[in-house]
Amino acid sequence: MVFGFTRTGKTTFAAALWHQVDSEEIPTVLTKGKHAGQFAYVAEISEAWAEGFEVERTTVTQVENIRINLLDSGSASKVALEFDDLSGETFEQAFATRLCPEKFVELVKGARGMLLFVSADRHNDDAVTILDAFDAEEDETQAVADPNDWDGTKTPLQVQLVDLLQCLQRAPFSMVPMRVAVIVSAWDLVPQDETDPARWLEKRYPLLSQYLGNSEGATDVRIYGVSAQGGKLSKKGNGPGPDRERLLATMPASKRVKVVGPETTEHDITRPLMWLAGLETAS
Ligand SMILES: Nc1nc2c(ncn2[C@@H]2O[C@H](COP(=O)(O)OP(=O)(O)O)[C@@H](O)[C@H]2O)c(=O)[nH]1
Ligand SMILES: [Mg+2]
Repeated sequence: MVFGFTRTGKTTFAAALWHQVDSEEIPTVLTKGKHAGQFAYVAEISEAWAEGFEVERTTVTQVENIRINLLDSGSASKVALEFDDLSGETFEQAFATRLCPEKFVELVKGARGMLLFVSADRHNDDAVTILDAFDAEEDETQAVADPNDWDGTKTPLQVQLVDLLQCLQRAPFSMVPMRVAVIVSAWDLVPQDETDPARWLEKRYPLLSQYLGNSEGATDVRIYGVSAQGGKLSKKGNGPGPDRERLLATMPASKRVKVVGPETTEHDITRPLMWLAGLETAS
């Protein structure tokens, strides 16, 4: 199952994954499996991806299921990557309202591994620290806040994530303990001297990082840095994005993808999924 807040690169990952396994431009450890029924949405986003545009963002009213079936030809094992491409708002609201769609409960119950997305392009947890809170407390001139005036959206992102992950272990979800592959998306945006996604997560999401290391819900954790888009693009109709020309010159398109982390090769986006499914053979 895929888990992550809005704008953490989930849809772009799906688009790049579909392009790689559908086009077979480069060898991938997992290949395209059998697809029946609806996959027009995935085909559409992957086409936009190939043309060098940002994928269209899911709107609140539109719920698209994404299911990508993959095959490990060595063991003939099947892997399905599945998510409700719910607008991330649904998750963000769930933190405050404690409500989520019933379909999501089913998705969690059926899951055997989690692909957890955070983005290197989000900085919303950087602004306020506990030290700022102490300073504000000492500043007597500040009006005392009404404790009922709570705004969930101002909660640090990693606190929300850890809370939601904890919820998954209780009824009605009862998630089985599983492997978690953290995808740090937009990895092209981290400074050149950052080379280790695990260290990046420790520094930027220390609470999440510690939680994953100690949670009974996670049997094993790996951290990957993935640049699924390869750079900055813009939506179709909004003119070419800053990196479009460079990315279109990268041929074949599958090579725009960069993946770093344990047991990865340069471009193969299916590598983290192989590990998640328990199909990686010791090397
Ligand atoms: N620079 C860069 N931006 C990315 C990458 N992947 C996604 N993004 C951007 O991150 C934003 C959110 O991506 P999206 O896939 O729609 O996230 P979702 O809401 O989790 O499905 C978009 O503006 C994308 O262009 C990447 O590999 N590199
Ligand atoms: Mg999306």
